[in-house]
Amino acid sequence: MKVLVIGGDGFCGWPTALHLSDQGHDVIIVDNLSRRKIDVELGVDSLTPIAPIETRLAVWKEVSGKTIGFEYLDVALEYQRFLDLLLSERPDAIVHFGEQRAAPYSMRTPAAKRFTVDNNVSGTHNVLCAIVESGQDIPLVHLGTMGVYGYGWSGSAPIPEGYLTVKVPTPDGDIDREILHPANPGSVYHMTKTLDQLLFAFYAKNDALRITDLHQGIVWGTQTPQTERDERLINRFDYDGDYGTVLNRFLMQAAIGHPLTVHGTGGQTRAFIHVRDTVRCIEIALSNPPKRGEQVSVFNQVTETYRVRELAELISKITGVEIANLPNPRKEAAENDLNVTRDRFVALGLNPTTLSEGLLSEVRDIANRFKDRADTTKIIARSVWNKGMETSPDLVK
Ligand code: NAD
Ligand code: USQ
Repeated sequence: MKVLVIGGDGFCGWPTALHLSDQGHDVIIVDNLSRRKIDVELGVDSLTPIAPIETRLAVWKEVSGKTIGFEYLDVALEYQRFLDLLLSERPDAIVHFGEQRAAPYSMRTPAAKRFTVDNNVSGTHNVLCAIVESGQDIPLVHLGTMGVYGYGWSGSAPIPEGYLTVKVPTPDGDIDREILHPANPGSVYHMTKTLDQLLFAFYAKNDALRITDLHQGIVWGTQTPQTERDERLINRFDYDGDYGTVLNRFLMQAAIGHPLTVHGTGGQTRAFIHVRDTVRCIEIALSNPPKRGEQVSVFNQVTETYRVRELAELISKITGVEIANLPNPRKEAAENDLNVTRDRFVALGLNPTTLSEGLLSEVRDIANRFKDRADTTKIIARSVWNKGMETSPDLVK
């Protein structure tokens, strides 16, 4: 199958592009390299030394004999070029990772809020509009987030895969209706994913587009069997206060002896998935698109849930690094339960990778190997959700 991977230079997109290429698919990456440019803007860099995209692709050709194409293109700003690409390449499917994905970055400044909305919502809409204008039947797989459901809205009731059956009171008695699960975003970034959901519902209904929306949890880990094949294929590892996600951050902090940066009590429960499972889930989703005229197919792409403090305690126990309870820079529930339905991927053959000491130490080894590249002044999260919220002092001088 010929697959366009939008955002294929990023943390999830790069290993996915390699995995799909390894499976024999013809892959073309579409990326505007905005993630690399944001690193420059923030004065940070991936902990792992990621090679330029041209080098990555040349090395993949060297080690696998396979060619991955690359189109330097902004899907939010270059509609006509994207449409022309669909018309010339005629892909069998599109995977869409190409959005600004950090919640803290999206709350950082008015400019970052506006960029996140413009980039994510326009980009997604351009992709949908171009598929329709191309006149081709191209299934779309989009990376959404568990955060569209919000945390704690329905107490301990299991979060369904996208849709909720509700009772609508009418004068003739209650009727059952299936609705998109109510959206309850916790950041401007998460809000863009809830807006994406409405775009998908409309285009599935109006143009019979075949759309799969993957509500993914927090991705952890770094390497996949393909990125391990050569040092120059290494995946990115974000550890800074805006882009680093909690489990990888804790593992990196443990590697350099930095106190583990738990926000508040650490009672926040979140869903997690290892990057190796991310790439398998994308492959499964590509093989199982909805039929034309069906509603958007939603999967919860998560394998397990943990409280932030449970992760900190586990890593502290293994490594001896202390835990710091810092003022929470985010506006979020201090404690929440999270019970996620995640049957669809398992039914389609996913064998979930669960957190183990072996996998944790693999990430810690990578962090150890590259710890000299760490800028400890970039670790503390400084993007606050509201004016007047506290940030924490640097813990390592
Ligand atoms: P990332 O920032 O590492 O990668 C995103 C890629 O998209 C980057 O290479 C960036 O340059 C590109 N991009 C952004 N805007 C673009 C545009 N307008 N045109 C072309 N390319 C563009 O992010 P990631 O961690 O790989 O996440 C990928 C997707 O998965 C995102 O949509 C994110 O919301 C979702 N997701 C990520 C996680 C996670 O923990 N990393 C969890 C759940 C969902
Ligand atoms: N947290 C800490 N300490 C840290 C970092 C984070 O306590 O050093 C806490 C946060 O306050 C939050 C939780 O850990 O309660 C998760 O934060 P995160 O940065 O790991 O994840 P989040 O902001 O939710 O975003 C990440 C990805 C995003 C994706 C989302 C999936 O960046 O692209 O959509 O995970 S989910 O959380 O399931 O919505």
